[in-house]
Amino acid sequence: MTEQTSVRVEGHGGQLALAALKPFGVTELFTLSGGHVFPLYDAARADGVKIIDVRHEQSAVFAAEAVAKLQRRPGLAVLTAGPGVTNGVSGITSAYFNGSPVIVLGGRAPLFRWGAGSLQEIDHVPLVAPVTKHAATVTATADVAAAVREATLVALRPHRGPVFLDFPLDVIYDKSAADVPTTSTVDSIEPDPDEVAKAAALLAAAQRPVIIAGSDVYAGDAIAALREAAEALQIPVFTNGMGRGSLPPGHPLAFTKARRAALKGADVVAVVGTPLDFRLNFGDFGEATVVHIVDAPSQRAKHVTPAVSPAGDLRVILSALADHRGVRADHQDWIDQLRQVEDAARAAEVAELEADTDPIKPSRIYGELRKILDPDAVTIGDGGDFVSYAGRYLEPAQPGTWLDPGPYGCLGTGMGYAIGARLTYPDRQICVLLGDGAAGFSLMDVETLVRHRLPVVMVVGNNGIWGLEKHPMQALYGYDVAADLQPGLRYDTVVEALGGAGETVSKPADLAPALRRAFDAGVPYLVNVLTDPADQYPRSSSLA
Ligand SMILES: Cc1ncc(C[n+]2csc(CCOP(=O)(O)OP(=O)(O)O)c2C)c(N)n1
Ligand SMILES: [Mg+2]
Repeated sequence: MTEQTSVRVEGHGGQLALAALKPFGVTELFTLSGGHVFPLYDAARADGVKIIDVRHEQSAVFAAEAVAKLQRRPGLAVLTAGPGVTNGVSGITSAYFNGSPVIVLGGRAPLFRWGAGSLQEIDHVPLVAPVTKHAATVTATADVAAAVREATLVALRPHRGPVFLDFPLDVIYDKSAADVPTTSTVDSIEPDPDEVAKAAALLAAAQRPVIIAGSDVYAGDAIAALREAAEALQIPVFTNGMGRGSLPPGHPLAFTKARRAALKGADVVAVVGTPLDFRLNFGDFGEATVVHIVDAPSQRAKHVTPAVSPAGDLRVILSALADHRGVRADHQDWIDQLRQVEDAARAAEVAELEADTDPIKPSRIYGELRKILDPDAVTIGDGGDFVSYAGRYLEPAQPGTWLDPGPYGCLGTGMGYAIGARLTYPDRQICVLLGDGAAGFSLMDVETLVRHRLPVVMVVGNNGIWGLEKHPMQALYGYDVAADLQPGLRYDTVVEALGGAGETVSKPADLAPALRRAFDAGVPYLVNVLTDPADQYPRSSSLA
């Protein structure tokens, strides 16, 4: 008996679209209502696909992105024609920068009178084409399922990223039939074995090697292979993005604080699954030989020429490093040297984490959170300096638990990411770290969290300013403009008004009990911490 690999689906465009997504495990869609996309809602309602309706399309796309990042499967946002789509563009762009497989299905003014001036009529495709892997209009109902399936496979194929399709109103409301495949296999890219062997030989023979592993290691399900490679070759590992926590804290090769010393002293740096961008000094590590391991040829850096850059399935490449049988240098002295730096830096931070000052230092908030957060808690950073501190002081214990906005640096991810995280993990702690400025972008979507019974904890580092802008502007000009917010604003009562709860904290001793109440609350709960506006995150230059 041959296995059935497709099903016959008859129905309107919405039914055909969702049927195509079903094999990929899409169980929910994020949206804000619009008549242009009603058939997608109709299909979701009939098929048991959860509809999470938000208060701004940007949150819908960020929520879909969180699902995509955390669950390594497509996240779906449905945006109505015109302003619905344009409001989603920052979210789509973030997903593009992050390599997240987000599927955006848009409404579109009717095809039969295109150009006559229908409500919300605009051609979205050229607007989103530069920030998607694929963007197109589906012009016939019979093509809907095939177009959605092909777009989804494009989104999932490394290097992953968002795709966009829009459906003219007459096309999506009309009916047709299609054979819809039930398979979900995604082609993988085989790396060039010679390049892999060269990378392995360089790393194994190095005296002072370092690995930096990023989000694609998690996205490519290559965490175990990373650990095997590091252990086999005895190489210290640093991480960023979703790669944070790849090696558990306490692992002899896991490092966070000694990065500067490591990159300064290294003779070979292998960057795996993350671009050689501003976060990594644009791939310039002084004298060190650079190995850039990427999940697809498109991800090879164009602004620098690494010694070798294997491209393909990261599990295959990292397993090959683990299996390397050639010359291997001993790295124990190097590991010991970095461990000393790491331990000293950690000891130096204790005073910051325990700072008993009035007003509260942001570092103290993290000192308290470190004691309260479970190892599998998901933490989400949305803000400036306050989130830089989170990156420094919170150490995710498991990979895939840290959601930052990524290299596009878009403020406003907070509530969207929180929605996606809570849906993914109904029972874990979900903690959103918000600058007070950042909070303004998405706080209205606490209403969505309340309506859909998605409790999360929000902690606002409320310094009354756009800190990451105010301090540099002062340094540059000796004055600042457009950098002040209302001091002491009660973001907690905003959340109360929206149906959640919260409190304001101004003394260090009150932090721990407030945070405990927040995690026990069972409703969206905001701890509004009044922090010191004079405090600034120490960085060499914030305009790099
Ligand atoms: C959408 C968007 N607008 C503006 C910026 C520029 N920006 C980066 S950090 C920052 C300040 C953030 O302030 P806040 O959230 O209060 O955090 P703080 O630095 O005060 O801790 C701004 C305005 C941005 N990154 N994204
Ligand atoms: Mg602020």
